[in-house]
Amino acid sequence: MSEFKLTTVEEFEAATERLLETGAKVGADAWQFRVKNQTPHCKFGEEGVCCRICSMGPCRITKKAPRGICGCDVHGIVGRNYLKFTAGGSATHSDHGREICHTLYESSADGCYQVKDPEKLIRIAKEWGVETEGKDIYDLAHEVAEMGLWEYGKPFGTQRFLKRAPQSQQELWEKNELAPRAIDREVSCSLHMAHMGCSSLPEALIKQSIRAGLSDGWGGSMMGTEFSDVLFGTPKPIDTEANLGVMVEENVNIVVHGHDPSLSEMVCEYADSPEMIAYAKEMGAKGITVSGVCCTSNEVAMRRGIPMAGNFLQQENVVLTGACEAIVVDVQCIFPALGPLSKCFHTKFITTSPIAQMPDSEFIRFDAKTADEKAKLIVKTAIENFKNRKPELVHIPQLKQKATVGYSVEAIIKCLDGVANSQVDEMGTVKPLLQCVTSGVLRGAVAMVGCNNPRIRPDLAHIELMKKLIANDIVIIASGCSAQAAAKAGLMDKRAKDICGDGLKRVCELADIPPVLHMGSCVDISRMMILASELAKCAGTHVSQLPVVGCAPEWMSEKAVSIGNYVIGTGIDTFLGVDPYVSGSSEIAEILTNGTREWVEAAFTVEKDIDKLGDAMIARIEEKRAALGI
Ligand code: XCC
Ligand code: SF4
Repeated sequence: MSEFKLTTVEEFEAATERLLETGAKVGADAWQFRVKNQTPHCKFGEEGVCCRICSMGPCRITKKAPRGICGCDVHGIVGRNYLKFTAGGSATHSDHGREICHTLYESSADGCYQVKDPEKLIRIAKEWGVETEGKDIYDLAHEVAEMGLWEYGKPFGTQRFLKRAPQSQQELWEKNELAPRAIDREVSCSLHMAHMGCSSLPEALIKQSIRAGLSDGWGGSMMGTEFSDVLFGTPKPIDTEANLGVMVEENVNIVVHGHDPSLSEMVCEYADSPEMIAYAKEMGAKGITVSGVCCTSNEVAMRRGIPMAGNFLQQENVVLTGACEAIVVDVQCIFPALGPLSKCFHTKFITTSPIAQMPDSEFIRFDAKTADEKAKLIVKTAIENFKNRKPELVHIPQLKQKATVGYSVEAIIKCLDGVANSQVDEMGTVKPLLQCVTSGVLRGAVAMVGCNNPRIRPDLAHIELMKKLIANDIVIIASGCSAQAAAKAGLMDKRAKDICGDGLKRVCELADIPPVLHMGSCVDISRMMILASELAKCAGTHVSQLPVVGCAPEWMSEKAVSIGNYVIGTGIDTFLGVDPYVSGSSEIAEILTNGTREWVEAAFTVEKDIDKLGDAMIARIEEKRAALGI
C-alpha cells in the first residue's frame, strides 16, 4: 500500500531517450530534432505582427513600418490573427460535435450504433422542448440529432444550451452581443470580420473571438460531449492505467489516436471479441491490447477503462516501441510525422477520416453506416501485422501508473453526495461540493486542460502545478492531455491523496476519489462549464465569483485558444503558460488580460514561469474567497 510513488518527468524523459536510441538505429526522425531545426522561431510570427490575408502583403509591422500597405496597424493585425486562430479551433471542435450528431442520427436498434444512455437523451429532449411521451427511443434520437444539426446553421436565435448557464451570465452575453448564434455562422462571421478591409478595431475582434469560442463551448463541444454520452454511455468512475507500459509485448498492440469516439469505440468493441482474440492467438500473439493517445484515448478510458499509452508529445513514442502493430487515427492532433516514422518499423499507420488524410498512411475510410466492417478490417489488419515485428527493435518502457477516471458531472455529483456533513441533501445536487468549498475544507478548484508544447518541458508544468495546488487543498478537474499527464504521473491514483493538504485529503477519503479528477477529452471541457454553472446557481452567485480558475500551461492548438475564449467567456479566469501570439500588440494584450472583464467578468493571465503561474492561481482563488467572505 505505502509503496506508492509518483513517476517523475525525469523518468518519462529517460524512457523517451531509450526509445530515441531505437529510432536512431532505424533512421527515424522525431519532434525533438525538428524543434532544433525550427529554433529560433520567427519573431514576427511569435508576436502575431505578420499579416498575409491579402496579396499586397505579406506585411510585417516594425518600428520603421508601423502600418501595413492598407494602413492596418499592429493592433488590427494581431487581433485579426487571434480571431482567425480562434475560429479555426471553434470550427474544429464543433465539426467533431457535428460528426457525433450524425452518428446519433444513424443510431438504430439493429445498426452499428445504439443509444446506451436513454435517460440522458430523454433529459436533453425535454430540455429542448421535445415531446418524449410514448416515443420510440430511436425516433427520439433522430429528432434530437436533427435539432442538434440545426444548431449549426439555423438562421435565427442563439444556442439552445446557453440556457444552462446562470441567468447573470446569460444577461452578460445578451447585453454585450456575445451570445453565440448558429455555430457555423460564428465561424463564418469570424472569417468575414478578419478579411481584408473588414474589422481592425481590437474590441470588435476580441468580442467576436469570445462569441466564436462560446459557440464551441456551449454549442459544438457541448453537443459532442452530450451526444457521445447518449451513444456510448455517460462516464462513471472506472480503473485504468497510463503510460507506455500499458502496451503488452506478447500482444497485438493497437493504438487509437485522435478525438472522435465513434471509431475508437468500434475498434475496442471488435478487439474485445472472442473471434478476434482467437485470430490473434492463431497469429502467434497472446491477445490484443488496445491503448490510446490524446483525446480519443480519454474518451475510451472514461467509458471502457481502455489504458492511456500517452499524450500529445508521446505519440511518436508508441511507434518507437517497435511493438505497435497499428496506430489508428481519426481527427486532430495527429503528427504527419507518423507516416514516415511508421515506415521505419512494421507499424501500420491507418487514417480513417476524409478530414485527416496524410501521406504514408493506409486509408480505411470510416463512416457510421459501415463502422462495424471497417473496425473489423482495422483490427484484422493489425493482427496480421504481428508477424512482421522486428524483435530486435522491440522495447516497451516499463512505466505505468494506476488511475481512476470517468468523472462526468453526473459522476462527480454522485461521488460527493453525502460527503459534506450536510443535513438533508436532495439527491443529485452540487450542494455537498459547494459546502466543501464554502467551509474551506477545499479552497477551490482549478480546471487543468490542454496540450503539451515543446516550448515547455513536456508534462512538467501540468504535474508541478497540480502537485502544488492539491497540496494547497485545491481540487483539480482535468481533461485532454493535461489529464493524461496527471495519470502518467500517478496523480489519478487514489493514493495520491497522501500528497494533498489535509482538507482535500479528507474529501478524497470520504468520497473515495483521487485529488485530480479526469473529466474527459477536450470537448468535455463543456462538462466543466456545466459544473461551474451548477455551482454558481446553487450558491446564488455569478460564475466569476466562484473560487475556480482555468489553466492551460502547455497549450498549443487553435482549439485551445477557442477553449480559452469560452472559459473566460463563461466568467472563469484563465491562466496560460504559452502566449497566444499577441505580445506584438499592447492593446490586444490589454483587452485579453483585463478588458474582457467588463464584458464577461473574467480575463487571461499569461505567465511562463510555472511557479509564479501556480502562485497567481492560488492568489486569485483566495481573492475570490475573501470577496465572498468565506
Ligand atoms: Fe490535442 Fe485533445 Fe491539445 Fe491534447 S489537449 S494536444 S488539442 S489532444 Ni485537447
Ligand atoms: Fe498588408 Fe493590409 Fe493586406 Fe494585411 S490586409 S497583407 S496588412 S495590405
